[in-house]
Amino acid sequence: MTVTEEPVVEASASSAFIGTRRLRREDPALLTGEARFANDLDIPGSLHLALVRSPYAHARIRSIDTAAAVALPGVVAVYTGEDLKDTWAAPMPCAWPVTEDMKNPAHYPLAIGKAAYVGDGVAAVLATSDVAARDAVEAVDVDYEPLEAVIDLEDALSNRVVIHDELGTNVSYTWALKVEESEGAVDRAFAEAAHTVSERYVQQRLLPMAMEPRAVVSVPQPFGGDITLYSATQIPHILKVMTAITLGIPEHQVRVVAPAVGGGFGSKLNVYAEELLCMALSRRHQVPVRWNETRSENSVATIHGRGQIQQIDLAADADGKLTAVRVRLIGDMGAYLQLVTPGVPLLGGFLYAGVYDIPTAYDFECTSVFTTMTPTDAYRGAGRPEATYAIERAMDALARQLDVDPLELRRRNFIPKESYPYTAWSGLVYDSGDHDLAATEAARLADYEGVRARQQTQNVEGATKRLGIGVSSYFEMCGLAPSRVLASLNYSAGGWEAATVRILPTCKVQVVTGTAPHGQGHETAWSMIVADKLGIDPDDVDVLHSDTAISPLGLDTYGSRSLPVGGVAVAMACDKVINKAKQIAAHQLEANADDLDFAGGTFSVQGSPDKELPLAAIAFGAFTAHNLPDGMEPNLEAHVTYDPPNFSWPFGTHMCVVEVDTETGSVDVQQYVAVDDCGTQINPLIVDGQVHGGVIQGLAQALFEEAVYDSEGNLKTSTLAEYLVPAASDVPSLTLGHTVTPSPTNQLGVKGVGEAGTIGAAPAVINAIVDALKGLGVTNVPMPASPFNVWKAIHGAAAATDTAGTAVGDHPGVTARTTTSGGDEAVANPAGDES
Ligand code: MCN
Repeated sequence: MTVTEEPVVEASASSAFIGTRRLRREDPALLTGEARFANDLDIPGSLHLALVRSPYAHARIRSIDTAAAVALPGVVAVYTGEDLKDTWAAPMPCAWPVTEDMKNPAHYPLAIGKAAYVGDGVAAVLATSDVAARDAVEAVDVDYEPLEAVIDLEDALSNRVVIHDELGTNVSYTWALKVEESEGAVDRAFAEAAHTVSERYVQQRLLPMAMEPRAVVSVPQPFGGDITLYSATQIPHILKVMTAITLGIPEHQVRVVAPAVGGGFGSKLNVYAEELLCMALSRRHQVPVRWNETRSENSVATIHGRGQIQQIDLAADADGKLTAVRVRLIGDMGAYLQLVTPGVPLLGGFLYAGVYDIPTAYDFECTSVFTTMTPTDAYRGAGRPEATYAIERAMDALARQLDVDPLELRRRNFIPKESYPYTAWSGLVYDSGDHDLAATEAARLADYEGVRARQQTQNVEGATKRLGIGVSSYFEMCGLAPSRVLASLNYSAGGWEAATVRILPTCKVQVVTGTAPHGQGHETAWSMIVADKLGIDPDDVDVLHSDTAISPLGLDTYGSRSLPVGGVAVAMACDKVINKAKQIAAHQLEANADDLDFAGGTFSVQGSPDKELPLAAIAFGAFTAHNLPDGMEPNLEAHVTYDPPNFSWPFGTHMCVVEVDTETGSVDVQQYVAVDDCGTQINPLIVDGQVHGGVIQGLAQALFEEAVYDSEGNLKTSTLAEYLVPAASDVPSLTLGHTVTPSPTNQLGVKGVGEAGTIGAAPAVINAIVDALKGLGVTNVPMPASPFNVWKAIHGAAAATDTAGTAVGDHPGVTARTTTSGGDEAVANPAGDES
């Protein structure tokens, strides 16, 4: 059962629909199978694309013989990278050159000369059916010269094997964020600290597993060169610009449509080789070309997430108050830079101090390297779950060292509520927060004190079922973002969003949004915003999106930006419409516009209740244009492009209660509490759904999922038989609570929530496991905390304590010294490890 507690602080907005648990209008079509995904589109005369993919992680391509494949029935053509070299006006785009000197190898839809990961496309087959195309793939004869794979990040850093010869190094960039009150402040803080911790963690690679794999159909128009791309993408607008640039097609001739899209989690925030190939080949052959990804292809050809080694050091005074934070990261870029690959560690780079009030003594540096694995890129949270994991795990390490309760240590360090809006060490202004309230609420729902008491009796000497509770207090930096801030980070696009609100003559409303929902329920939420604004029913509001022919401007959906930027743009467009309607009402009622009130969809003259005009009458009047103020344009329609003044800063505290079986290493999650604060909630039902999905994804990283490569660079977890996406039966019931601290930076008071669950979850789970096992000397369990990894951690700790002559049951390394050093022993992937 899932408990949803009432918010402990009520939203101040009085509204008919905002804040209600309205069912999602998107769901009937999805649940009945009526929704049309890209692969459902029946486009007669289509040719099918299939890719020949490299079976080697790193290999020179000596030659490609396509003759046998071309001769097969149904095969129309086979192309190699060399054949299509002149088709591309530019290499595949990377929109985030984080430093001036960032190394970015030219990356084309088909590899030329060298394949750099298993799954890298080396040839493309076009055939009259999908089966014929895939059969022909087998007949393409590629002569490879295999080279050594590079799958270990520290090995990549050493440049022992250089992957992209032309770069002469595997290092793509080093990006630093060092902010000090005065020079040397960080070093001094560490030198003078009463306590320091130094922890090393590994963010294992993850495979995003959207329900719908990718699918593409490119349809050229018969005359004039126009082309329509249907793609399972979360960025139709960005894709339009990028495909126009890469293919050298005038942008106005490209239309991109994202039909129903079955999830993305960041993996569909990209410009993929298959999209470009379908477009290029459909233009060349003047027929529609389609491609549909298989699940195994999805594992190697769609971007991966995470992939970092994190070193985090904390300095604290005698009370455990943080005095400095130092972080060194190695980021795994994979073989190439995709759309925003290099920016992912940066997004986390601002968050390694978490929700804590630290002095201006912060030192972050990330070095990102190429490896011979699938490119990584944004995956739910993109840098922020990684940062939260590191700081929240390190806070527990510090609490162990100080021998104080982890929740108490957090309370000592929280940014006080009174300091908001809070100007952080980075210069960024955090909009609003009440961390103590969220933590208190989580502790109440989890019965924190009760669990601590039960631990005393349960975790006794010799106990094989050990109880643990883990805390994670997180901050999110989302709602990407003010364009000027993105510019300062070298991001190649802005952070604004566009919305049009159009009142039709019969007072039904069309909203055109630049966001591109793929599971988030924008149609429902936007209709609720408009309904409250205009005093109409949400069912009278149609929300159009994800087709660049109807919404020519937009920056799409990612970074939990859609509501705090796109939803706010919708609200602002409503204000503009209301303002125009007010001028018309004033004119027709022969009143001063300043004397008019607007409530419940009707304008009335203050003090003259009989003088009123409903919006419906004004809408029809604006259409007929018979009686408008002099010079006013007919119709009621407004467009807004909104560039937010700040990020949005949701926060919360998650708690996880586990019981660990020390004999088998299995972890039973007994309770999971998530208290999230995303400001005013437009639709609490959607918010809960987002938190559910997010938490389960974080929990999956903590307990189940890992992209495992062998030492030759083969992905050993490329099917759902090996890659453990948790089933419903594997995950616990969630107890959701909310606090509501409205954002002062937008009129709705909203913050994003789409990634919050993922950001809070993993450290809560791992902290709980370590907490359960701390009596056995365990200070770290790597992710995923599979039974084997937990078992190894228990036995590793036992061996270490035996060697040190300390009894199991004491706290080795904690009581004896004031500096602890811990973390994952495993590297990015335990190559060849049969676990
Ligand atoms: N919402 C709300 N009140 C709030 C905050 C949000 O009612 N205070 C609602 C919004 O109206 C919207 C939804 O919650 O309907 C999510 O809003 P927001 O936080 O703005 O996030 P986005 O819509 O921009 O979605 C992106 C985010 C990201 S980055 C990933 S990754 C993710 C996620 O959303 N991928 C998802 N949620 C997903 N959900 C599904 N089903 N599938 C994915 O691929």
